Amino acid sequence: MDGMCPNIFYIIWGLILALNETTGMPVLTPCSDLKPLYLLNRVAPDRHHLPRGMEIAYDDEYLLHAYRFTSSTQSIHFPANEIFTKCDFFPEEFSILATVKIPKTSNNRRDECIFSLVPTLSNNIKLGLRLTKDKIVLDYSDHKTSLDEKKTVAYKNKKLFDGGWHTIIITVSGNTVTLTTDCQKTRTKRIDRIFPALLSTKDSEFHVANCHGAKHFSGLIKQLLILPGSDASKRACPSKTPSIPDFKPPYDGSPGEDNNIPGSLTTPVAQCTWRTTGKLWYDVHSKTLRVCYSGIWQPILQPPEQKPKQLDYIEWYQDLITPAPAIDLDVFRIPGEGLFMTMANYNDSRKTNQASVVYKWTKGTFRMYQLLTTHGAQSWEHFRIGKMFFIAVANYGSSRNEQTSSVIYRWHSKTKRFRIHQEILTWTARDIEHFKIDKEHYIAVANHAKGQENKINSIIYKWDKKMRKFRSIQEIPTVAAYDWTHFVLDGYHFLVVANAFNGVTTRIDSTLYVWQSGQFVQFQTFETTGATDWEHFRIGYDHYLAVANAFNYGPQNFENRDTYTCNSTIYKLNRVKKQFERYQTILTHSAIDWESFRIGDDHYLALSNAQNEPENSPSEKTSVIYRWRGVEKFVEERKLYTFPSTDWETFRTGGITYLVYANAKENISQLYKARLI
Ligand SMILES: *[C@@H]1O[C@H](CO)[C@@H](O)[C@H](O)[C@H]1NC(C)=O
Ligand SMILES: *[C@@H]1O[C@H](CO)[C@@H](O)[C@H](O)[C@H]1NC(C)=O
Ligand SMILES: *[C@@H]1O[C@H](CO)[C@@H](O)[C@H](O)[C@H]1NC(C)=O
Ligand SMILES: [Ca+2]
Ligand SMILES: [Ca+2]
Repeated sequence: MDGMCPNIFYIIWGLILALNETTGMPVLTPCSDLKPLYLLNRVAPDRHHLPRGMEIAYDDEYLLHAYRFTSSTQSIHFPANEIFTKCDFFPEEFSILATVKIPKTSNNRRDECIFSLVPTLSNNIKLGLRLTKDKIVLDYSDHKTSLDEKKTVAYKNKKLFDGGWHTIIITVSGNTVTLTTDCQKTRTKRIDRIFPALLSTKDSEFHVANCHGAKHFSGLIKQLLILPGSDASKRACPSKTPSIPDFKPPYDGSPGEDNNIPGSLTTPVAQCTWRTTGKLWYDVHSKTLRVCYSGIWQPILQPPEQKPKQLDYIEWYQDLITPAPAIDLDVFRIPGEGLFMTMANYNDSRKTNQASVVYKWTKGTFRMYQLLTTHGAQSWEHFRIGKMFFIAVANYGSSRNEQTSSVIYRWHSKTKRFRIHQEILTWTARDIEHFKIDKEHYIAVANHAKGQENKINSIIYKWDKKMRKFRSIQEIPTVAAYDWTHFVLDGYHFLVVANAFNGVTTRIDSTLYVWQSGQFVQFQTFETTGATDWEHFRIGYDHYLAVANAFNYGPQNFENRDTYTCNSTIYKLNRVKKQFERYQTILTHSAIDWESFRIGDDHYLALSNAQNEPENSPSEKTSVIYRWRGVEKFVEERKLYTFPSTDWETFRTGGITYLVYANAKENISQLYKARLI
């Protein structure tokens, strides 16, 4: 190290030598573990649960699946520190590889974004790729660039805008940028950049198909990745002196699956000729994407992990000792801050205000981070409005005879704490559900009861951008409501309520509403038995709704036998009839929550059995995980000998899937880890 100027940050490829803030001594921060960053896999790890604004499209002309984007692309992003875990700097040399289909346009003012890296709290693009009518534009900044000074380099290239598929590779190295199109044409330009061009990724986010200012990308994206190093075109493109192809004609007549996206047609191999250079095709046998080049189907880069993982077993990971029993959990990420979990804590034998816990994921475990005073907390919901991050709690209060406030807290990035933003008067609130329709934000509050009256109104609130508050816009009559669940189906917004008890019986109707001209109108009803939770999920293109039925009380069970034992029902959408129809019923014991999740290609439903002791068989202490097995439907696969549970949540961090549940009877909730094979 001797002889190097200690005052500058000095970069060696793969290593960053920076100064330790406290000692002033140089420290080595290895960045060499940076792997190719598959941006599409990052924003959409699960193709059955795509983020809002992202859809799968089938291109019949080229026989392949790709992603398409709608105007609500704001949620298609992830924090840069998820991939830049060891250092906060973008590689000095890097390449961007995108396989895209750009629609033709006559609009001279087209300005569409393919991706961008932007700081969480500002709109200044650090790095981005845009398209105008006939140019491809790279926006960038470096550490010497003042923040508003975005630099750009643009390439005019008519061929890219002919409406077909093209592979674009941009390589940044030193003071040059090279654009390679379809592995054929290469153009290099000089850029204005100071060496070393440290581009900080701290507190930044990657956005796909959107940047601030520009419109979302209106074409299709098949592949989008960033690679450290400047040799992407060498890695992705075949050699200029083709040798004998190492690759047999791939199509053997068996039905193909294109990029594992279901619903694919059989993929006949298109002819690869000089004329079709640049065409893409997915080889199901070797699971590689191939590009037609020089009359040969050549493989191009693919995600390293293609084989889907399967669940092997679930193991204990962490006990969460809580100040009071826990009814509900909500796990979320605050951009640039990390992973958090809020817990609705409530001991109903103590009538005073009680604290609910906010946990932060720290060094591989949940640590208590902040306590928030709640009043019979029932459930938490997190959401983001623009750059503001919120969590909202549904407070039951101390009695059915009194109104209580449910509270919306906002994250303050200076103090790194949640503070009260708005209080909403509610009656024994059980649930708050946030959703977004056409760029407007809403919350639905489930009001449970008012004194002896179970039939009361639950309320829909809309975010007032000027006042920065929610205001009530619609009241919907509900019957001891427990839960609201929002989902989107073919672009329509739905809201389903779990109605639990009308004072005589728990066997009553729960109602599904659809959004029409600014309000929710009834769409369908379901007979439920003490319903407490709805879960919406998709398997392929099919939509399902599962209801948790918790309590069988009323004339239908006049002997009051096994009141906790109910059939909980899973419904499936019949697209022809435009109705959800009964798909399967599952015998449950005070079911409070369904949680759907996926591991690899498998679909699971976790069920919390809050009593999980059917009367007369006290040994049964289980939560159950069901796995979907096609025509066999959901099959019970795992019994978890847990404490009684009222809520299950799953989340992934560091490539690992965790399951966490809330225990509403004791002061211990638990976190489990899924082991895969
Ligand atoms: C659940 O459904 C099954 C089959 O439909 C029925 O035989 C059983 O009686 C039901 N159990 C309860 C508790 O409703
Ligand atoms: C709930 O509060 C009561 C009264 O203070 C106490 O006796 C009980 O142990 C508490 N329960 C739990 C699980 O903390
Ligand atoms: C949790 O409950 C157990 C048993 O009821 C008790 O021994 C323990 O002190 C409680 N812990 C806390 C932190 O309240
Ligand atoms: Ca809900
Ligand atoms: Ca849940």
